[in-house]
Amino acid sequence: MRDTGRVKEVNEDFYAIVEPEESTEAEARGRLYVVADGMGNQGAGEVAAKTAVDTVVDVYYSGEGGENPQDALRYAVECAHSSIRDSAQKNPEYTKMGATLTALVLLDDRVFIAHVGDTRAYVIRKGKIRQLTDDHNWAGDQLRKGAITKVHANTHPRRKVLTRSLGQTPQVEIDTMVAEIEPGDIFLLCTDGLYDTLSDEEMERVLIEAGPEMACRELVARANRNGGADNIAAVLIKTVYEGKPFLIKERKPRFQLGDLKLTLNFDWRKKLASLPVGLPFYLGVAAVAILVIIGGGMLFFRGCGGNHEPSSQQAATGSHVFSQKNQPAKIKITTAPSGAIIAVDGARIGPSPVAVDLFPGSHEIEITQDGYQTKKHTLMVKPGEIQIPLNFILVPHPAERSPDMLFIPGGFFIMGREGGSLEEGPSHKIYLDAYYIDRYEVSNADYKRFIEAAKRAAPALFEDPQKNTPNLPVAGVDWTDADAYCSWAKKRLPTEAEWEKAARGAEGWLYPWGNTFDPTRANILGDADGYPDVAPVDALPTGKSPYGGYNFAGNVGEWTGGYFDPEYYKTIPLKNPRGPETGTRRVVRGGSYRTAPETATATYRSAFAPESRKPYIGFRCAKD
Ligand SMILES: [Ca+2]
Ligand SMILES: [Ca+2]
Repeated sequence: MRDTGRVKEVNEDFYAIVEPEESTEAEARGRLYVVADGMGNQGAGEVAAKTAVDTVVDVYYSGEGGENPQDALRYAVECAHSSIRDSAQKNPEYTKMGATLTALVLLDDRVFIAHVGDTRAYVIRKGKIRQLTDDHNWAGDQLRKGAITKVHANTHPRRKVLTRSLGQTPQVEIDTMVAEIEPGDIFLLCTDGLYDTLSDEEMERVLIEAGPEMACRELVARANRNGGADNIAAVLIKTVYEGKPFLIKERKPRFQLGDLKLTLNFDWRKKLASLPVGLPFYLGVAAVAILVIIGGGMLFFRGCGGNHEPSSQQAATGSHVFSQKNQPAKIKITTAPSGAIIAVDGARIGPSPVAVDLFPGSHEIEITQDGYQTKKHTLMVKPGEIQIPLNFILVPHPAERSPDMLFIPGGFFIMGREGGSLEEGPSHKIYLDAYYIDRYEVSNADYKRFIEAAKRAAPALFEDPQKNTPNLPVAGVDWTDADAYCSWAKKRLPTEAEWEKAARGAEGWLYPWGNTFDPTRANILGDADGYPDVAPVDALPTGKSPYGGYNFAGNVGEWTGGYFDPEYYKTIPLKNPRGPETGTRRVVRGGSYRTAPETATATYRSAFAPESRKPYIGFRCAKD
């Protein structure tokens, strides 16, 4: 359940609902639900909350935390803490950011909870609501000590000052608990935006008296009526007992959420984490919410306030009645290039392509993409419309080059691929700490400053009029030249893993813009891309990587810091791999203006003797 409230513009609350597919390794780890609330300046809170949710989901299912679900969950939350700290230390915009988080796992007949901060988990059992988590804030601490009364706790000016959070202190203490589930239990995870405006008694009444669907709408509507001063995120999980043994593992999940499936991908590896801010999924009502209802052999995810076909299970439990009036239309938004940030009525719904459901009426759509002019579009959805495709072609920004280095947040990505050449596999989920990488290949102008300052010899091609324009990439440099340049610039060559993550993004695309080759987005062999030879380092903005890097595919191949070993992926360390320490050849990535599409992928590995000086090999730098 997510709602932007009535005061704050940015929703810093995030949540995840993960339902692994049956018969997978992940299924043995159960179902995971997470709610987080971020803190920090200018969007940093959002980054912290998203990082927290993403990391908990990734790490919990990775198995790194061991077999015991409680240990695994605690470890996942510890990793979330480190990820936030890591990003905060490496990016000045993110200093002091933090998050509070509550994670809940349902496995067989037990519930596991890990918790830090002032988000909460509740259980409603046999008609009574009970808070399962302690609030790690001033009021919570004082109450537990018996130093103040509940009334005092609710009014004291310092009551909300956090005493524990993720990312804001060197160490973090994590609360965990395990309990038996009783059939019929309702679990509620929520941020303070909800419980600050509703008493426990109000929540209890709503959750018991209304069906889950109504309850979800009602809770957010009431919170908004009572002020709605803060964001709200909540996940409601209901277990239903229908005279059959309560065995979650034997139940077949069934999902119905129309296009939200695109976001809620049920392959756990792609995770459901971090639904976009303020999901304008049902703008016609006060609430946007996700319900998870377990029981009767089925599991449902539902947008609160949506008008869906009632399913057989819902009819059976009798808890949902849906009107067919005022049906939302599905809006499918694509952009060229893809990956633009789409906001609908002021709420971000994520990178394109993306789909949302909008109720009849007027909606403002805003499309922003780094390096392109922002577009605004007013969409009128008419009653009865079912599907509306929208495509926006973005116009590059006329402004000059943006800042030279890209920040790549810490986290997982898929390195390598199956089905490519032998040395590209096996693929692995690799964790990298946050780092920076150059937005562009190093240009002749950049390199000229270096040879003048460091009194180095010019590269072989520096006098070639085809190659020596200041804004073309430097080429004809060997590995030692590239390494020396980066050191001079107080940087270093990227590792293979860093280069690949920056090129393909966390989603593991084959090319910087997606999985399908597009001859207009990369300077490879031929002039379909407009460049028979090398192109300027800031050419082809439609071929940018998800983080905004240019010419990762094609133009000049790029030296990386590591040695080449075709077998390396068989034994690659899963965290911050730095490449083999010895070898005879160095890795060159990204293909060039002389290669075919198959060798300009983000995964393709080529290798050259370190002393090679090729007209089609240059480099870019990275730094911690
Ligand atoms: Ca070309
Ligand atoms: Ca390149």
